[in-house]
Amino acid sequence: MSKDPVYRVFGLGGAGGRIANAVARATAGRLPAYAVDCDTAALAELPACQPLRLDDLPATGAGGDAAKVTSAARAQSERFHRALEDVSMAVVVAGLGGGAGSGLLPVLLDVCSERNVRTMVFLVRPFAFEGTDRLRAAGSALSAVEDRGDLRIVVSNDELVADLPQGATVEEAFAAATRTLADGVSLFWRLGAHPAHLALDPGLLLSFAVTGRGHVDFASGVATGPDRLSLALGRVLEGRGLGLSRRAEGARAALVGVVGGRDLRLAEVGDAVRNVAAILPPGAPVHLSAVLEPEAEGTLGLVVLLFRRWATAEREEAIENAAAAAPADGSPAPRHLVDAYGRPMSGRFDGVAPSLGPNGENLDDPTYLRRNLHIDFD
Ligand SMILES: Nc1nc2c(ncn2[C@@H]2O[C@H](COP(=O)(O)OP(=O)(O)OP(=O)(O)O)[C@@H](O)[C@H]2O)c(=O)[nH]1
Ligand SMILES: [Mg+2]
Repeated sequence: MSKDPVYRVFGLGGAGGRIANAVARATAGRLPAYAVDCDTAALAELPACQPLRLDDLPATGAGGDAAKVTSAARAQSERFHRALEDVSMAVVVAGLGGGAGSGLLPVLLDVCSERNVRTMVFLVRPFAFEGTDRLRAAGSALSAVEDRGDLRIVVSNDELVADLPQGATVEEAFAAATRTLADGVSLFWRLGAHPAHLALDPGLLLSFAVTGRGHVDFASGVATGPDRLSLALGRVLEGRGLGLSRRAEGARAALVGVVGGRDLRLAEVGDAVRNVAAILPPGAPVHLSAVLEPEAEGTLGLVVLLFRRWATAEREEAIENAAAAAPADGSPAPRHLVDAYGRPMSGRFDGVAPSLGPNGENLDDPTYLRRNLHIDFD
């Protein structure tokens, strides 16, 4: 019997909190979210989030002082430890360039790393109109977390609203940017929310976090109607803001996620994979995840991640290390030394026995990994 991995969203600072709140709402609370801030008024406006208020900082907000937030947060890191109990993957969201979000980021990511909690980190750069000081502060905040976190996705607010009509107000622009990112995160989560033949099994997602650790490009789109696949593909690959075909140089692998209803056609899934493969350097693997939701009938949601690093050797090394630690009498290495994907385990799952099949295979592994299936779309 294996324990299901637990996901939690952590929205840091004003922007992070608003995006986390939108994710919690879009997933009807099934992907629970914390909002972390010292700003009590900002936290009060996020009813879908569980607030995690920091002490020893002004209750009116950190006023852009990221360094002060970092040292105050380090002194109260016990709170993050508590919030991360039982969590196996944290989805962290923050707007860069202010005080709270930028200052909290390195502290939360360090605690996650200490606890062996995998992280998927969405960072938002300021709009160009916010001025050079903001952009510079955002740049420093980004450098501070360059080596932290597992999967790091950095987008700018300008990219998130590139499709907004001219003449939109500032308020509309912030709201649209929040919605675009929250929709992308929710769509991605839906890939693993239901058991399905090609679901993004949580263990598989954890394995992507090891193999593809580092900077990742991300785009998503939802469309309806007879041309829904071309519309979604157009947005994800050629969209003015986040279009991935301009970023595909040097990509090492891709994950294509398709969320549809029972009317989702095999040809649509095949075309999605083929079109993403076409923008990648030759030979780069494309992994597919596809799920059906009865309520998604008529729509097609597409999420694509491009990985810049693809360290399969690291996974193999983890398996070897586990084998080296195996008992001398030849009995198999204790299960807790390595997880289903070769990730060394910290003890979080100690004592949890794998579900074994009739031939001794580990049933916690997804079928296509167990059977070493290869889906060739060419
Ligand atoms: N998409 C989106 N971006 C936002 C929103 N609010 C702020 N931002 C962006 O995030 C950056 C950081 O702003 P906040 O998140 O408000 O700052 P903070 O982390 O709370 O830090 P303080 O300035 O100390 O309050 C801004 O420069 C904006 O670019 C929002 O509601 N949506
Ligand atoms: Mg704030």
